[in-house]
Amino acid sequence: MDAGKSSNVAFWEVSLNVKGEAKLTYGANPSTAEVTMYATDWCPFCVRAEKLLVSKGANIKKINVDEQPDRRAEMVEITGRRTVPQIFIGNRHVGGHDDLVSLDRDGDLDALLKNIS
Ligand SMILES: N[C@@H](CCC(=O)N[C@@H](CS)C(=O)NCC(=O)O)C(=O)O
Repeated sequence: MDAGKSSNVAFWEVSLNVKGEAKLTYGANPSTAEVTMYATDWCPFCVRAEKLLVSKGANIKKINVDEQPDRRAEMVEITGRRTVPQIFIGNRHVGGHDDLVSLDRDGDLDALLKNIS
């Protein structure tokens, strides 16, 4: 297998719903790129973006900007945007929820997540 590229390994993912119930999801081709998402817990666009990324097998490092105001300032400085979510795939700023959905519609998201674009 080529280091840094995707494998065809299938995986089980455990997620918790709002009631704290565990849900197992079977997926394939998990993401290899590191995803960083500046977010808040209450933002519906963040929840939707996270769901899409999780459905792709992405590993998401979430930065809660409500709890860490300095990280919010950092987000604004490096992205030039004030809204959450702001999403990075690897070092690439892909934007917010709508940008993520557009990337997926254009068929570019999977490749970005697998570091093959
Ligand atoms: N079109 C944006 C919408 C994001 C958005 O409106 N986020 C809200 C929270 S759900 C926000 O950050 N509002 C604060 C503000 O507008 O300053 C996206 O797709 O990410």
